[in-house]
Amino acid sequence: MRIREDMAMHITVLSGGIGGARFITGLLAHLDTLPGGRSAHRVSIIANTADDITLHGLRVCPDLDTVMYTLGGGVNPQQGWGRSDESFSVATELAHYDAGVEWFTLGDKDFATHIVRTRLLGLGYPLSQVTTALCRRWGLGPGTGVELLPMTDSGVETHVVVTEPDGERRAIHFQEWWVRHHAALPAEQIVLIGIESATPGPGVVEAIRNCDLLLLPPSNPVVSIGTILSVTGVRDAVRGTRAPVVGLSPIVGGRPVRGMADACLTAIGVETSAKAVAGLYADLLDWWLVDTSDAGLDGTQIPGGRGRIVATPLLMSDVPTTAAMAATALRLGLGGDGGDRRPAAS
Ligand code: FO1
Repeated sequence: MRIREDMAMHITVLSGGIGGARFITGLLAHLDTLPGGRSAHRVSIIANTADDITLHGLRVCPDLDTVMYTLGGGVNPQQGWGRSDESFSVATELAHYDAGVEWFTLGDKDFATHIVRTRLLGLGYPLSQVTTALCRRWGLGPGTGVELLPMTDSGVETHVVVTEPDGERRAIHFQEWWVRHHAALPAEQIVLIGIESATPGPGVVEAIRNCDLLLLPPSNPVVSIGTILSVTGVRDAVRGTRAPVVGLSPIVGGRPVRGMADACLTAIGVETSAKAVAGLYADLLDWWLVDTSDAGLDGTQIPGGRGRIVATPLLMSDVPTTAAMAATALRLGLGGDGGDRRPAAS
């Protein structure tokens, strides 16, 4: 049955932080141009939680907060993370006690989110329920058409094995590698602590299996989308979904659009190219959008997969441009262009 954009759609998005949040902003802007606007549809965002870190006894969830603040209108727009109009009195005082984590900036307003989250987690509420509670203030969740689902309620953390400047080889938290070292220390190994016992969070498998369209936005393919797909049962759910799966390349003209996905791809021995990243999702994709700077790939088959590559502008320079990307993804996924699709899941 062909789903048309004028019918109520259920769209599920696997998201990391900044790139994913920016794409979803465009997706929602596109849905607002359709009959009934975004609330006529349902958007399920499954977010990576392995970037999470405990600092000062508080649980910080960067990808959840980036999506929540961005869609809720509270994000610092230049950074793409943290709160707008921030102050840093608490961080300054912590530094005076020599208790600061100077390489990881936490603003006063941001601290409030971590204090509420940590209190609710301490009372025994799972991260999914805590996220729903926090999202209410930001206009997301039940009744709004947009839900933010942690990939798992279990504790998972990305750690990176590096050789520090002092010659010592050790595993450091992803945030220390990413923010303190700007991913400049070669990552000898990227390890997902706790992934073996992690199970999909409430609603995650259902949102993948029952949606009308599944989108892989231009998030980090290794430490964001790759991590979500590593949660037991998630990749199988994507393979088995009846929904078309459309991905958008985070690599444009051989470079990450932002962030340091190249350092992550190198760490797993994958070339930094739109084509190589498609290969990471080959078993999942019906369509892979690459930027026009990679137009040579247009119309070709995804390496090792059955999906097809389409070239379209992928620089999320502003909301209208990003909305156009989302519109293309919907048009392809919803069958607007026909073309051979992945055979029905066996
Ligand atoms: N990114 C930085 O580059 N520098 C920071 O000091 C920093 C602090 C920070 C605090 C809270 C938060 O939610 C995100 C923060 N980020 C910071 C971004 C974060 O490292 C990345 O957005 C994700 O973890 C990567 O997807």
